[in-house]
Amino acid sequence: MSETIHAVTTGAARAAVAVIRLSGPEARRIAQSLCQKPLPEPRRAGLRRLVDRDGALLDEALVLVFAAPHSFTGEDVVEFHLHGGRAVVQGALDALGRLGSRPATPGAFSRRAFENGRLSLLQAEGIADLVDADTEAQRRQALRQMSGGLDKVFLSWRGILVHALSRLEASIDFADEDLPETVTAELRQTLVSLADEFAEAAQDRRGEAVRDGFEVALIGAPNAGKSTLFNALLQRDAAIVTAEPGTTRDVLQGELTLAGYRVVLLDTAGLRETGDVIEREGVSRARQRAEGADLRLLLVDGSCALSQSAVEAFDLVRAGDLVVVTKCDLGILSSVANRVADLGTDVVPVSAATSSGCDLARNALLARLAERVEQVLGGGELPAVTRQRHRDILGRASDLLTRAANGFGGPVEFVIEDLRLATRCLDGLTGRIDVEDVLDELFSSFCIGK
Ligand SMILES: Nc1nc2c(ncn2[C@@H]2O[C@H](COP(=O)(O)OP(=O)(O)OP(=O)(O)O)[C@@H](O)[C@H]2O)c(=O)[nH]1
Ligand SMILES: [Mg+2]
Repeated sequence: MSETIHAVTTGAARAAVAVIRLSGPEARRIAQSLCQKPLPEPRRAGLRRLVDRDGALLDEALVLVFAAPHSFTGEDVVEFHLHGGRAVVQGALDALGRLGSRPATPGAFSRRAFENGRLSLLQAEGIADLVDADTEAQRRQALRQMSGGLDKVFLSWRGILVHALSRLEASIDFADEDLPETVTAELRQTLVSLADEFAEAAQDRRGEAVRDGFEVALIGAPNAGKSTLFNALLQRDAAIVTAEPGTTRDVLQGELTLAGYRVVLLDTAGLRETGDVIEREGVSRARQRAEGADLRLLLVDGSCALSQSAVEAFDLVRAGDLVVVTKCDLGILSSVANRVADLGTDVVPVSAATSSGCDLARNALLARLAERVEQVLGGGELPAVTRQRHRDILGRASDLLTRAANGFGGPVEFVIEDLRLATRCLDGLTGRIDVEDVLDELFSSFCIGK
């Protein structure tokens, strides 16, 4: 039988009200001894004086009972809404401990909810994301996942797989009659399209970009004005700016909220060949981060002729990226303007020389960036996946289905086995089968009280 556990669910900060949650088979008995009076009926709030074992008054609290299985954890749960002072809360926690309850570990309540079938693994992840959500888009995505939106997608995929599996299994039971050609072709087609759908979802990083931030890398030759723009966009003196080329070496990171999305800006080392060991490492990191980013801003100094390194940086630009021509207060050379226009991406001129020019450039660039982020993350159907874990599993399932589809013509048992493995992959995703290591990792990342 599981232990009864308790924790403050409202965080450690001082506040007007703190909520302690108590869950487990002994929750009602323990709560009753603390209240020294019958508890309110389930789902009815009641005011109670909480009294320690020696009769000392701990607080006057609102008490709420949720009877198993109709509670968050699926067990008996009692909530105490106390005055939020630290001493009050500590006094209540100590008293609960003396009555036989144990402090909850991080994520313990959600884990019980999962184990009691109150939540799928995907929903539990959604709760964790909702608690962490800072932006509107993160909130929307987490809410959809928490309320079962992703489970629906995966269950419908699973349904198709199971149906195909049952038809193939039936064909074994009637071994002397081979599946008709048309049926085989149809099943094969189903598996091929499912494999494609999985592969596409496994490539879709939009969900993660909403959760972890949409990465925008500022790249370009040394002295292009990357760090100046980085500081201007963040409106703080985050990066060192000097007239010396090669100032920035590490990748610096700053955050913005644009169009309701979390955006992570990266300032990087100027790209060039160099004998300096430290700078070389900086350049290699800059390239790496530029390639992995969701969007690149290529900065080109408009006031001087293009250097070899400036041109080499053009290779990193992909469709949809933005080119920013800097130092416009010094004039833009037509050779630079022409060469940049050839790249075929949007070009935004900026100047950071005067504060008013800087504000204008900042606003124009932010508007353009917000538009891009919205285009990439907001367009089309909502992504089916929000974590690397989901993408990994779907990638594996897609490979299995492709192998299964190619296996028609050979022994049907092999096809069946691959389909079974693919179904198991999906079950691992939603948490329908034992995935102990995933559970440990996920729930330990929750905060205490969740
Ligand atoms: N006139 C003018 N000068 C600028 C502008 N933006 C940057 N600068 C100057 O250009 C020089 C280089 O700026 P940084 O922002 O350090 O350039 P960077 O691209 O980060 O350079 P590295 O870190 O060396 O790669 C500094 O002296 C800046 O003051 C601008 O819009 N106008
Ligand atoms: Mg710099």
